[in-house]
Amino acid sequence: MRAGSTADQIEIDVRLTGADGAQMAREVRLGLTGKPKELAPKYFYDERGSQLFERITELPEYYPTRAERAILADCSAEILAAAGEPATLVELGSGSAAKTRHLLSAMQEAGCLRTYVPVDISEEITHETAEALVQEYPGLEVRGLVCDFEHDLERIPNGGGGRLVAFLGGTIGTLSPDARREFLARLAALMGPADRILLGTDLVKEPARLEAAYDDSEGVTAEFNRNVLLVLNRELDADFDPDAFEHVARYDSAEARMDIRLRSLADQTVRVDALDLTVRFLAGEEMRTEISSKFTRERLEDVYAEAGLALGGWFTDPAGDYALSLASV
Ligand code: AVJ
Repeated sequence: MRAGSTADQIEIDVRLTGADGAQMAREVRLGLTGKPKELAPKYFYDERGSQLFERITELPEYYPTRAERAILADCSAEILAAAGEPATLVELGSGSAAKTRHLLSAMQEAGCLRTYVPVDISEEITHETAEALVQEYPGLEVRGLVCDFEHDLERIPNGGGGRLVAFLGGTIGTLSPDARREFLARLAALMGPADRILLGTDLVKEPARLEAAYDDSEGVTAEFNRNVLLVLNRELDADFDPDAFEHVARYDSAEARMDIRLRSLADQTVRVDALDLTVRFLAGEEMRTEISSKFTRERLEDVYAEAGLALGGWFTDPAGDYALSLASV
């Protein structure tokens, strides 16, 4: 089939402001001058970071991706039925839409599939995904949105016929409780009575398994964590020595979350030229680079309730390691 014959099925709205560099500079300055020091996990994902994350998802210790895929493979039809057979699938952080195909296929089989709305920060991957999907699902309309969905949620199109808004991968776990509540409340404000959220969340389990999942024996997660320093070196003309920091991944049971940090192995100073900033690290000082919250069904019910949402469906893998939940306003 020629690309031209499907072009009218694809429409992609690009909302990147170009102010991203300035925002990064502001955020990193705040993070490096704060006490304790902190960096936002979104900076992990340059090309190398994305490749390292792909490798993480294949590690024997890192079960969440496999567990989520298993739930989608086994339960998509049930999820679709419980969601009221929506005409539109919105996917926040769609990427290559690898796991999404289970949902799209179930919608096609149920005869309700009309529109797919991928929402992603990468314009290139959104175009590629859109092209591939209109070939795979004849008649599918793709209304993509390229934006930082933490800011531009309000641009998600409303096609009518009910929307399923999928936020997979457990990414919600990286938000602080405040940011999470605000994000879900903003999503709730956009939802009509026929719309549903489909949220992927990792579940509370033995700390040893959690800590192994975030500190694998091959050291891929450690490389992924230290990669953020290379991103700062490149983007902000910093001179971090990644070998002068070690990877730390601890489970905080009181907060029910993994706490991921970089620990300085020595007293050292780091220069960040683009910020005209010199940062001192003490030996043993830790800088947080990510949290990854773990949930129980009860806790998630509370999280939804705080945002004006109600849990309406719960799907786990056979081992009970991971959950997909449905919620509505
Ligand atoms: C992509 C945020 C879901 O928290 O499990 C994996 C990121 N960090 N190993 C997670 C991650 C270290 C991952 N999320």
